[in-house]
This record gives sequence, C-alpha cells and structure tokens, in this order.
Amino acid sequence: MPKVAIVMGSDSDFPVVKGAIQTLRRFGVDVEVRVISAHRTPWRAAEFAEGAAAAGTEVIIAAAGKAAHLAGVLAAHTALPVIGLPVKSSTLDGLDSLLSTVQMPDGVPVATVAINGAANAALLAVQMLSLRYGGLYDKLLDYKREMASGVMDKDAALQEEVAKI
Ligand code: RP5
Repeated sequence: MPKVAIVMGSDSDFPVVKGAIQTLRRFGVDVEVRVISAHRTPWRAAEFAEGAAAAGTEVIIAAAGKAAHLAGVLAAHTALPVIGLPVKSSTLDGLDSLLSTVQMPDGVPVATVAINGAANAALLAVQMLSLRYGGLYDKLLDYKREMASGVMDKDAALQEEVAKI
C-alpha cells in the first residue's frame, strides 16, 4: 500500500491540510498526518524525516505558514521527495509562506505547490507514487477524464444561460 506522510507546522494548518487528506484517500493512498514544527520542535522534525523512509513513507507533504521552513528542514533530513504546501496563515496573504517554502538552495529541492494548494500537493504525490504503483496511473487518467467532463458540462450549461440573455 503506498504511503504519504503529511506534516503540518501547527494544528492551525489543519483546515487546509484536510483537502490533501481527502484527495489522497480518494486514490486509496495511506496517509499519516502529524503536527511537527520546524521552529518549535526542530528535533522532532529531524527525527521524523530521518526515520520516514524506514517507516514506509514514500512521499512527504509539508504544510506550513508564515516563515515556513518545515518543508526545507524535512527535505534536509531525508532523500524522500518532499512537496511543500505553503499555507495562507499570515498578514502577508501567504506570500511569505510561498517564498520561504519554494526558494530552496541547490541540493535540497522542495516541490512547491500554490498557496493553500492542498489538492495539487496530494495529486503530485499520487503522480510520484504512480511510477511505482501502476494502478494509480490509471486512476489519475480517470480523474483527468472526470475533470474534463465536469468542464464540458459547465460549458454546455453556460451555453443555455447565454442563449436566455
Ligand atoms: C507555522 O506558523 C505554522 O505552520 C502555521 O501556519 C503558522 C502559525 O502557527 P500557530 O501560531 O497558529 O501555531 O509554523
């Protein structure tokens, strides 16, 4: 069973993180969810990342706001892929979270999604896992077909509304 760990810097990030949990579950991916702060519990962040691969985790999603160093710190302590999810939790509308997550120095990549982009963080994790678990690739194709069909339905409904004007 593929497994993703979602680590958030604070329980205040949980409302955003829920979207990633829902998307991962939809694909049948096991999810471990933790609160570990890069600043308030730095030793736990290091321990968690160092033990993640041995614990069966294959991808880590790190959600944090403000001076969001969590994804970078986890990536520093593991060779697993780390996806950064910047959380809009500050007076700077999340731009601080985005920049502090995405602007990693050479050698320690963090694949960063949009501010509050929880669904895309999960989908990117599923795409990574699909390289090993072929069934997930087929599910991703189904997901894309469903998404396209939703857009086409909306377009058809819009044509009806426009015709009424
Ligand atoms: C970050 O600081 C957390 O990821 C959170 O987004 C932000 C605020 O944390 P709290 O003060 O709400 O615990 O470390």
